[in-house]
Amino acid sequence: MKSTIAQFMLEHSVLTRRYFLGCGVAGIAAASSLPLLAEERKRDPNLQKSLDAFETWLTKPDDFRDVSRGKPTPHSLSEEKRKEVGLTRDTWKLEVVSDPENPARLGTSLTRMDNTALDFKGLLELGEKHAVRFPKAMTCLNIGCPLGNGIWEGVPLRTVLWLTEPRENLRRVFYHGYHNDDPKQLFRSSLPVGRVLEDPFDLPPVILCYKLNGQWLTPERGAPVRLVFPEGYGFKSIKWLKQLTLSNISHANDTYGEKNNDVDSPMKTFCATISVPSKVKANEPIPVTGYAQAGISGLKKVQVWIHKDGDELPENDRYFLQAPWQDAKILPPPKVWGGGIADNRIPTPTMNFDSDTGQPTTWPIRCSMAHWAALIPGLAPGEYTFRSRTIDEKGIGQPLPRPFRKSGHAAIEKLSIRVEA
Ligand SMILES: Nc1nc2c(c(=O)[nH]1)N[C@H]1C(S)=C(S)[C@@H](COP(=O)(O)O)O[C@H]1N2
Ligand SMILES: [Mo]
Repeated sequence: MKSTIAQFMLEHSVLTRRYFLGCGVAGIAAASSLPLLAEERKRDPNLQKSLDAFETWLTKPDDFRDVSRGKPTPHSLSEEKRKEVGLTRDTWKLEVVSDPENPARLGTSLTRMDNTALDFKGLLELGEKHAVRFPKAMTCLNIGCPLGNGIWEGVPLRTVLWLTEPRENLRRVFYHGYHNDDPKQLFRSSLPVGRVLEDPFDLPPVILCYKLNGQWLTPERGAPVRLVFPEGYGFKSIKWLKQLTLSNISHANDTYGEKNNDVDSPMKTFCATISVPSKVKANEPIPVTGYAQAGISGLKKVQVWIHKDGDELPENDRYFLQAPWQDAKILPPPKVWGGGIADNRIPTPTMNFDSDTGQPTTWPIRCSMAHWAALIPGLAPGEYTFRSRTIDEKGIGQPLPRPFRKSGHAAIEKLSIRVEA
């Protein structure tokens, strides 16, 4: 873990230093006082855990923060047991059936009993023609910071869905993973069939995923096959996938909904800080750095605002839409991608990357991460509150007022800074 965070902070500081050095004399002074590796302020323990997981831009599969239900968790089972229950590449089988309670009419279904279930070899054969790769941050709806950022590879779910020749009454696809054959442990998620069949705008397809950062999926990440839903929170990306159920049901039926979670909420655009000094000298520029998640609404800008404590705040403006925000700099793609990808080269082809140069064709990439930095002009002595927010691709400040934390983390971060004489 240590080496991972060191690696992340190293690339983060290379990127941010380059930015500050480009800011002239003030920037050069600020860069040398950058409190990056030093423990300037006690980080939120959850943020620290998440930072531990980031290795520059991509995260090594083993360094993702793990969110797994199950007693025991399926990835902790012995290799022998995993073979027995179909969780290895040579034993995996996927069933695709109609929902007995709300049937969709299918031409055929894929079942173990008829020996028509899809095996791993069959999935890879579909992959030869249909496989796609795309970057995506895995983010838990209930945790603030992403769990890791990766390049996910697999076969579009619709390619497998078509194998059943659906005819009528197919409105929703739901799916579950291995759950120790205990109905009480079932963890199910679901998608409207429209999202499976079509990809809005420039979003990738929903996939049956078997590789992460160019390597076979590991048991902890859901081996041999997990579902990956590009613009959704983690709970939609079911690990140890076992069965797809094609249904006439008209509404979400995700297990995650039972705990009052908003299961139709897409990934949010927001930012947070990594490095902010808690104390600075008067009239010295203040270097600030952080990361951002580009959610479904994209990421155009990161902005910062520093407010003197005690000064009046705009009235009736809970989300500070009227505040004098200043633009921070979204940093360019890092030179070192991290994540354990071979030869520091993004595999070809990957959506949003140029196959010849290996460089991104757009930046930041939707549903993924970026680094940012800002140099705030020096201030008079006093106590201040620092805030950061994002502007999405439509020009709307994010996070927007969201009354409900169970729709995913989207808070404007708030930190205190003391400016000393
Ligand atoms: N089968 C199964 N899939 C699952 C889960 C689970 O408990 N069981 N947890 C989900 C949740 S809540 C999240 S946030 C992500 C976490 O993915 P990761 O462990 O690969 O980081 O996996 C999802 N997929
Ligand atoms: Mo989650």
